[in-house]
Amino acid sequence: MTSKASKLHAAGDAPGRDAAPFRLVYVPDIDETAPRQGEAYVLGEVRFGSSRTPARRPDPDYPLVCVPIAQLWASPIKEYWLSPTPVDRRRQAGIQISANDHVLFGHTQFTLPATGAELEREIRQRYDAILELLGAQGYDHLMRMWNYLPRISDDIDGMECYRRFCRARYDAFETFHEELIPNLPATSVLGTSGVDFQIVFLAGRSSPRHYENPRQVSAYHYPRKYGPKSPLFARATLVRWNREDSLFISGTASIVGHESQHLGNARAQAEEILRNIESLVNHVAASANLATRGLREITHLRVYLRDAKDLETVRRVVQGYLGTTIPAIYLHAGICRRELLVEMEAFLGVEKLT
Ligand code: 3EB
Repeated sequence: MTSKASKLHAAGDAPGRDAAPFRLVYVPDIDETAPRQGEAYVLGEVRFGSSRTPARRPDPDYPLVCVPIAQLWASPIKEYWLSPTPVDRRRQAGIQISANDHVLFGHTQFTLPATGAELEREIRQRYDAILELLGAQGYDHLMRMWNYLPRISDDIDGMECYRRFCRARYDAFETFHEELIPNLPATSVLGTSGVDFQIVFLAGRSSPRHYENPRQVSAYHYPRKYGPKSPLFARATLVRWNREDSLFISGTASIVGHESQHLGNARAQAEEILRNIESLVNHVAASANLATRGLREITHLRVYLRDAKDLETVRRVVQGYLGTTIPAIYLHAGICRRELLVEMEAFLGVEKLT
């Protein structure tokens, strides 16, 4: 046992409930050394732009996710989920996992099958495997999920890929959980230019709290016109540690109620999204008595654009609301509804006032 670990135990704290047991950092893509400095261990690394795993990898168990979604901004960034304590890495049931005592980072992928029925069967199987693995390992609580879909808006055998995804996910969650809604985590679903379906997730041993947005109909209550089975996700997930709160904001679009707003207008969509996120953060802050001052507290932002030409317009809106120094990754991605041009997701690491 390291001296640091003994100190934690000696202090009588629940280990790791002090500061968060993970930290998200954005690192310039050219920097190969940053996360290996100091005392951090890598739970997971996410790179955007190519599905190709680098040929030279230090360790085959290294949890590297390569997402074929291009970055639009001049200085590409990669994302690290870091652990203050050593991580246990393993591959199990087709899922690559990486965990410390409190949180588990996981990744699984498969090549898009030829038919719609096979696609749904495969998604269902992967979700079943994830839920089963988390239960068996004691990381029972999903905190955040990302789903990367090839051909997200294409019809596959007469039904949109995203709608098939929603149906398969619904069936998996419904079978696994007696009560659905309290178990749905913050989530994003984006379209890629690749051929692999990828699922990335973070789960924890302790129970998070999930929130809905007062400006939006809960996705699990969307009317039938959006697909045969509802999308199952929460608008936000809050995980509380002793000195810090972690707030995950789901992929958020220009949707008020359940209707898409500002068709064809990327600037107005971006503004609507930031109003949505602001309302959500304020709602969580009021419900959970958080020490956050709202939008300006966002520490990490991902901005997804359907059309690369909207970059400057949307970037100006983002900087107007969040300031010019906001750490943001701009990505060229497919978005669930065909009429939506922009989507954003956020992470807030909020230090508690003492
Ligand atoms: C929306 O609000 C936009 O199906 O898991 C955003 C985040 C969206 C997550 C999901 C869908 C999902 O309906 C789309």
